[in-house]
Formats: sequence, C-alpha cells, structure tokens
Amino acid sequence: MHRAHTAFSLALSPMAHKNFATWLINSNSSQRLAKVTAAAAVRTYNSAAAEPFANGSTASYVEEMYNAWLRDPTSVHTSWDAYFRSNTYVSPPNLAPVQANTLPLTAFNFGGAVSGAAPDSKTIDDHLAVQAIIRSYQIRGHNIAHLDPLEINTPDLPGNSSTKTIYANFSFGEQDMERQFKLPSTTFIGGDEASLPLKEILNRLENVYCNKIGVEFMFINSLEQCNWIRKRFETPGVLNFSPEEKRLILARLTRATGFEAFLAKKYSSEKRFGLEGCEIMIPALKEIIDVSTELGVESVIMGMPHRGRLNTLANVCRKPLNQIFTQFAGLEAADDGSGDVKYHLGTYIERLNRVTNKNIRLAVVANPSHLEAVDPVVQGKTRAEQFYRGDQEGKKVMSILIHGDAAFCGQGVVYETMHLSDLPDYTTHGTIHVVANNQIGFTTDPRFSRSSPYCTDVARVVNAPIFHVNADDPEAVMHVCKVAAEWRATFHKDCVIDLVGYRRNGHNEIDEPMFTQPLMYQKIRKHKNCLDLYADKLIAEGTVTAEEVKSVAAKYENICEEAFVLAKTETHVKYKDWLDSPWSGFFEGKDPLKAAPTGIKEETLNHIGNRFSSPPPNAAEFVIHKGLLRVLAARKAMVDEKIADWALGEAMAFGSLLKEGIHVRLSGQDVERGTFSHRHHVLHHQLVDKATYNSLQHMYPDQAPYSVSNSSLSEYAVLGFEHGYSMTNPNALVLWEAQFGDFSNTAQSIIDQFISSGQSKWVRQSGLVMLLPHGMEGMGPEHSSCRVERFLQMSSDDPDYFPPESDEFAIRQLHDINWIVANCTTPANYFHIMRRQIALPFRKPLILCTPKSLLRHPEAKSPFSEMSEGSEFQRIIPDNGPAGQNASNVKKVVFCTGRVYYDLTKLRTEKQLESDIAIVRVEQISPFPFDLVKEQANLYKNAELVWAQEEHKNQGCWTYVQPRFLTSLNHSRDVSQSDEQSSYSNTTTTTSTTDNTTNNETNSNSESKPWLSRMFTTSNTESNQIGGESTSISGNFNAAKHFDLKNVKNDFNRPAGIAAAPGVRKSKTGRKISYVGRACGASTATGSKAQHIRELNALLNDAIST
Ligand SMILES: Cc1ncc(C[n+]2csc(CCOP(=O)(O)OP(=O)(O)O)c2C)c(N)n1
Ligand SMILES: [Mg+2]
Repeated sequence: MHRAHTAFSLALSPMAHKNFATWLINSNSSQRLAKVTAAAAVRTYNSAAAEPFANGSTASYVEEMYNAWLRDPTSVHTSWDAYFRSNTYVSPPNLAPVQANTLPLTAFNFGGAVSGAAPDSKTIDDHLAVQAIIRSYQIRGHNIAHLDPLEINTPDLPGNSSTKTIYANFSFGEQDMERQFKLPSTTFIGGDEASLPLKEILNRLENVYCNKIGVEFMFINSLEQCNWIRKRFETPGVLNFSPEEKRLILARLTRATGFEAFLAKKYSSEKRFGLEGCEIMIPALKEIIDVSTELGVESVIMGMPHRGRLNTLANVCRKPLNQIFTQFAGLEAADDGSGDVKYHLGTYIERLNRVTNKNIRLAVVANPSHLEAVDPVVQGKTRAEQFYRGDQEGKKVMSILIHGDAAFCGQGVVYETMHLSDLPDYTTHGTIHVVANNQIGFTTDPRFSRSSPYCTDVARVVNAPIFHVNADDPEAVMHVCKVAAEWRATFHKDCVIDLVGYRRNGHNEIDEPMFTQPLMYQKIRKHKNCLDLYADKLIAEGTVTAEEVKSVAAKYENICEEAFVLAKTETHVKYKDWLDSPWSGFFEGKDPLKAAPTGIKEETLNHIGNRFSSPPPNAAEFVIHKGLLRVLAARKAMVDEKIADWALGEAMAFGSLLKEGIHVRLSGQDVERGTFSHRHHVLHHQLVDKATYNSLQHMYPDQAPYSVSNSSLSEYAVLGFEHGYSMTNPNALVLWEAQFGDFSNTAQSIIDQFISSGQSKWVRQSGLVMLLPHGMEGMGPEHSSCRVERFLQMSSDDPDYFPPESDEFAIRQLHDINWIVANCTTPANYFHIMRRQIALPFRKPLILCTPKSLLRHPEAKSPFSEMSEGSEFQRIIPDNGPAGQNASNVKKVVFCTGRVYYDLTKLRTEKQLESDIAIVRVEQISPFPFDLVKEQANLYKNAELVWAQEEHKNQGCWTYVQPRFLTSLNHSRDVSQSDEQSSYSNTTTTTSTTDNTTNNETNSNSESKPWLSRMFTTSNTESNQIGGESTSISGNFNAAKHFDLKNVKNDFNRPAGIAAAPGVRKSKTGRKISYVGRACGASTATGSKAQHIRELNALLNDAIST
C-alpha cells in the first residue's frame, strides 16, 4: 500500500489535521529573514510559487529523514529515530502521493506512543524550515535568477523579491544565521559537509539557484533525476573553469562574434538573421557536441531556424566559409533545383572534432521558413540513422533542436514533436533543445506572444528539465551545456537550454527595432557585447592579455578575408554542397531512366500469402481473437484461390520488399489494425498483455526489418517524422497513413514545405508514401475526401504541354515530377505502385488515395497473375470488356479514377450498356498519362468523352485532368510541328514580336523573357469552349522551342526554357471532354446519407447514359 495511506492510519498527534504547508507558513509572522542577496526582478509569475510546501515533490521529506536515519540514526532528531525504529514506516513508491499532493502531519507520529519522548518542536520547526527553504530554492530559485542580460522588468507581471518568493511567510531571525543545520540528502550544497550554518546554506543556495542559471526541474517525477540535477548544480566548485577552458570559450566566442561582424561589414544590406546578442549559442553548441562526442556520440543531426544559421554552419559545422559567402553573390545554380535562401539550406559535414580527437558527422537539416516545422523531420531522420546503425539506445546518434523563443512557445508542432520523445517507435532517446531566447519575436515581445511564464514551458509536459541561463555569462552557459549533454547521455530524455539573450539589431539587419521596442533598444544600444564583457573579465582576472584578445580576433578576420577572396572566384552555386543527407552510392552506376520490374515470382506470392494468413507458429499457446481467426481463414482461402484483396496485396508488396532487403516502416494512427479493421498486422494474445505476433516480421529468416507503429494522435509531427525518416536511406519504403485522408491537412506545412517541394528547393529526394483514405461514401463532410485536388494543384507538370513520346515516356515523367499522385482501384495496382517506389532509380513521394469500402468490395480483388512476373503498374486501366473489344461501336467513354469505377460498372451492367459505354480508369493521375489518354481517345474515335467523379466539381481531379485531357486530345490528331507552330502563331497579330526580335533587352534575355514579351505584345484574345468551360488566352508563343526534343533537357514535364506553355487553347481535334458529377461545393459534405445516395445515383445515371 502507498505509504501515504499507511501514514493516514497512524494515531493522531496533537497537530493532527494540519498539513506541512499550513503549519510551516505562518502568515501572521512579521519577522522576515534578513535579505541575503539583492532581490532581482521577477520576470514572470510561476505556478510553482503558489505551491504548498508539502506538495507531491516535497512529500519526500520523510523519506529524506528516513534515508539520513538509515545512514546514521544519530543524524536525525530523536523523535524521528523512535519513529523509524518502530518499523511503522514503509518506503513509498516513486509517485506523487494521493489526496491533493499533501501529506498530513499526522503521518510523522511526532511524540506518539512509540517513543514516548516529546519532540522538541522548536528544533523540528527550524529544521523543517531550513528544509523548506532549500526546497523552495530548488523549486522557485529560477524565478528570481539573474537571467536577463538587459535586466528588463516585465511591468505587468507581479514583481517580487527573493525574500518574498523563497522565504515567503515564515520566520528566522538574524540570531539564527550562525546556527548549524543538518543538510538533507536532497541537497549537495554541503559538498563533504553534513551540516552548515544557516547563513552559508542561504549563500550557497542563492548562488546556485538565483545567479546566472535558473534550473527548473522540481516538477520531474523521478527522485533519481531530481537528485542527479541537484548534484550537478549544487556541488561546490562546479562552475570553476580552468584557464585553458576559459581561453577556449573566449576563442569560440571571438569566432562567433567575428563572423557576424564580418558579414555585417561585407554585406551590410543583406538579410542574414544574425546572432548578435546571443553569440554564445555557437560556443554552447560546440560544448554540447564536445561533451556528447566524449560520451560516445558520433553523429549529430541539428534542426534550426534562420537566426544564427550561417554562423552555425561556419563555426559549428565548419562548412567552408567561401561556400557560405558564395550564397551572398546571387549566382546561378550549377545543378538542379530552384534553390532556397541561404538561411534555409542544410549541410552535412564529417570531420575530426579537435577537442575530443574523434570523428563526428554533423548535419543541419534544410528547413523552410515555417518555424519549427523542421523539428519532427530532424527527429525522424535521427531515428532512422539510429535504426540503421543499430543504435538502439541513441548512444551514437543524437539530435539537437534550436528554437527561437517566440516560435518555441507559439508553434503547436513543438508540443506534438515533444510527445514523440518517449514513444517506443519514435523516440530518439533524448533531444537537446536550445532556445536562442532573444526575448522578442519579430516585433512582438513576450507579454503579447505567450500566456505561459517561460517560453519553454511546453517542455514540462514531458518532464524535461529546463536550464535557463544568462547568455552574457559564458561560463554559466558552458556549464549548463555540459550538464545537458550528460543528462541526455545518462537518462536519454529531452532537456532544454534557454539561452536568455537579446537581439542587437532588428528582426533582420535591415529592420528598425526602435519603431516597436524603443526602451528595450535604448538599453541594448548601451549594452556591451558578450565577447567584450567576457574578454574584460578574463583580462581583469589575468587569464588573458588584451593583446591576445585582439590577436585572436584579427586572426579570424584574416581567415574570413581569405575565404571572401576565394568566394569571388566562384561563378556558380552548387546546391549539392548543401545537401543534408547524401545518399552515397545510391545513384551511382544506375541508369536514371530504367526501373526494375515490379512483378514477382508466384512462389513468393504463395509464400507471403501463406505466412500472412497463418497464426503464429506457437498457435496453441497464443490465443487469438475468434474474429481474427476468421480473417486469417478468409485470407488463406484467397491464397488458395490465388487472389488477393487489398490487405493481402499490401502484404505482398511489403513482404516481397522485405525479402529483397528493403526495410518497410508504416506509421500513423491505428495503422497496426488499420482504421477500417482490414490490416491486422499485429495479432494480440487475448490473455497476455503485450504478447503480439506480426507475421510480416517473420516472412524470411534474412529479411529486412518491418515496423508498423500506431502513432501519437498527431499528423503534423508524425508526417514530418516519417518524411525525415525517409530522407536517411533510399532503400526503405516509408509510409504514413492518415486515419482519414482529410486529416492530412493538419500537416499541411510538411506537405507544402517539404514533401512537394523538398527536391526542388534542397535537392532532397524522398520516396515517402502518404496513404490517404479517400472516397465519398456518405460518411459526412469530414471523412470523405483527402482533398486530392490540393495535391494535384501542387504537381509540377504543365497542363498544356505534351512531353515527347518515346519508350521512356512514363519514367521520364516520373523522373522530373515533384511527386506522384495516384488512386488505385485494384490490389494488384496498389502492390505494383508501392514496389515501384523502390524499383525506380530515384525517389519521389507518392500520394496515394486509398479505399475504404473497397477494402472489402468483392470485385476489388486481383488474381496473383496481375502481381506475378511480367505484370506491372498500370497508369491507365483500359476497358477490357465488350466495349474495349469493339471500340468503334462505343458511344461514350467514361474516364474516372478510384472507387466510383465500381459504381459505374455496376450501373452499366444493370443498364446493359457494356458494349456502348467504355469505362477507363486513370490510376496514376499525376504525372498525367498524356500518352495513354491519347491512345484511349484514338481507340474510341467516335465516342463522346466524359470525366465522371463523385467529388464536387471544384474538388477531386477534374480541375487537374481537364486541361490535360485537352492537351492529350489535341495530340491525338497527327499534328506536325509546323502545324503546331502556325496554330500558335495564329494567336497573335504581331508576328514580328517574337522572343528575340523585339529590342536589345529581349535580345539579350531571349531565353528568360518570353512570357514578359508576350504580356506587352498586341495580341488577340480568344475565347474557347473547353469541356463546357470558357477560357481566355492571349499572346504570342514560340512553339517550336517547346516541342523540339532537343530543347527538353532537364524537365520533361514542362516546356524547355523558362516560359510555360501557353494557356489552354481551342481544341484542334474538335474533341472535348465533359464533366459528369456533383456541382461545386463549399465543403466535401453531401448532406444526409440519403442525399448522398441521391446525388451519387444522379451522377452515375448521367455518366452511364448514351
Ligand atoms: C510558422 C511561421 N509563422 C510566421 C513566421 C514569420 N516569422 C519569421 S521570424 C518570426 C519571429 C520569430 O521569433 P523567434 O522564434 O523568437 O525567433 P527570432 O527571430 O527572435 O530569433 C516570425 C513571426 C514564420 N517564419 N513561420
Ligand atoms: Mg526571439
């Protein structure tokens, strides 16, 4: 039984019903403890200040007494001695006590019947008071520590002094100051001393907890961890640094400061988001890395925002300075990618750590503007690296996340990422968070940007200790960093370093901060920088001379100058220099346009099918749910019949990849069972907790590892995590599944900023698969659509451009697109498209609309023959029935994608229109299968063409496919190049105004200005009817350039050069495609189920009519 309960049952003492807190804190006391140090301004009100003394953590007082008594029975008061001798005491579990976290005084049985000795209540009171003071410092000391270099009061927060905050409401007199007090086991301020005079106790506590470091840790549930921290900060002498250590700090600070000064001098009008006011962050990061390397870390993965990024690359990663300076020159790129601004790019460096003499890899992950979005990506990448190295405890690979103060508390993804920190399949075994806290976010100060006392409070939810430190005290900062690195190495849990500094300039170097923070900046203008302050200190104490300080600074400036000269000789930037996780060897020796086959041997299908449909080998002991036995039996029957449903097709894809040594990782909410209860990859023993069986982990003895993980209920962090995971190794199939497709929009910035555009911005490829359950099935607005239109809108193929046809059409399209969007209607196609992710010689994200009701649809099954050798992914599934076989008789072709296909075929059968209406499934929507659509259109020469979809007209695929259909249809007539050219030229009246004949300016920029010259050309505007829609275009266009194969260099999906193909034009073939489906809608809602069915029937009837 919990000790608190035991204690409650003890005999009542004269002070029964009183709690520690009320007993200790005498609110009437007028006598106050003499002030030990000058009170600092309290920045914020912390809830800890309102805690009663004997709360959850303070209840361990009895235990302290007990521990002390165990060591030496004479070290405690006789009443305690008697009590513990009575054997009534039971050691507690390490949990907060019940009952509002308070412990009644009766628990201690003072003077009870056992000892018979009356306690000396004054002695007990005083000892308890000292204990209370010690605890109070430990809990609340950070509230009044001198953390802010600017010493700015936050005026509308309750000001307070150390006296009020720490010793609130109870009394000691001057006369008590010299009295010796025994120290409890929960403090280390005594060093080797077991007791100290009260004055010394207070002095030491003040120094430890209220000086330049504020340690916030007493909320942590583990006594062991609290003690560990106390020891690291309280032990006398922990802040003593050797002269060598001090010189190293000074040298590092000199470089950090010198780097910013150099950039300010050379590029005074450029944004660089300098670190001035928090330069100590650079030595801080180096210290974390040094200590961590010493403790065994070999690879550090960092995520950080704009502020101080260039400095970090230069002075932490040691990226060549000339490469950094080249970024300021605005040079053309020598390689692929549209690039990004310099303070977003990533890097990867492997180098010798000169301090520890060990090799270390450092990666800074490329990040978008979107603050904190990179956090989960870093964690995923770190986790993957740990996984591939077999670093199961995170001893070799670690992550460091650097944050701004405003973003750390403002962005929800910080919280979501924190919650991954201790999950078995997501933990990176401790992240060190460093907050570059300049006490401002752009123009907003903390009073208006957060409701929590500190910007770091979010970390409390995961019991991470928070080390606040004044950024102007380099030695305090280094100590905190050392402790943080040791904390991570010891407990493998997150911790936070809150570097409280300021921002010397505006948000960027061009901004005027006095507009919005005049008083703060008056102070800042008068404030010496950290380097000068520290140099003065070291000079004053004789550690360095003024000449040494100057010479170190001058030396670094010379290094910068040399790199600056070197950078001037560069003519191009190379994005590949800024890659954060190179895939060495992956691309080498590969034909970039050749994919491996995806069909597999039938015996492999049989083997996987049999394993997947079997209970664990020790089935007799493993009790499986009866419903699941039926599922397994049904699977077995399918295997015997050589057919696969969705779950089996998926298992075939996973199992065969695992067999080929490809690691598969599936993550998302409830993915183990599957939201729709179709997957069941993890079988649970019905009688034994945590006894599970996962057949995909037992397919082959030498297979690659399979992991399937139910995630936390977060899309943003988990999708980001999986994206990061997929960046690390191309030879893995990493999948994230949304519970329902539309939930992916809470991860929109990962989709927009990383997945759709990562390659083009950062030459970062990823083969991540997003599985998005999609389909209008009357489940209401929020469970219907994965909003595929949004993904399609971000696809980078040009709607008006038909790429040159050849055998390599499909793979060239894939090679050059930013991502693939598909909606498969058969398990076999699902199987192939997933295997194709790995078969491709490059990596592209795959956005896959996945079924819900189709998971169990009797027709949505595939024979093994469609997955076996020789079969492959079908971008379009033609009509293979009577219509397809006798195409010239077909009156209408219905193109569609996804589950509506099955509704359409059903109705067609009912109406006996199989010969009149062909139904063609577009399975790969983007990149658009222009070639196959053209082929189909040619096949059904006389037929009317419609696109049928169940989504509303402004949703689904229509807006994406419509112009592309027209481009395909225009191509379905044999149009010679000259035809093309004249057809385009006809659209302009001023033939002389072409790309390169207007004037000198256009001449010299003929490649880059066609769109611009078109804008200023007298032109006709014509209006076309396309698919019932009216579209206007204008302008002159040099078509030859766009349709000349020679001009199609890097990007197959877009016309060569910079210009886009012209807007949608009149159908030259006279064919059009019309829309059948719902009208436009504001939401994905279809009203009631009845309305949904009515609407669906209407659209099906429209489609299936001749
Ligand atoms: C998600 C997001 N919202 C808004 C912005 C615009 N923005 C850029 S920097 C900044 C202030 C960030 O303040 P802080 O996190 O304290 O970092 P600091 O610039 O002070 O280092 C803002 C709001 C952004 N980059 N990302
Ligand atoms: Mg800030």
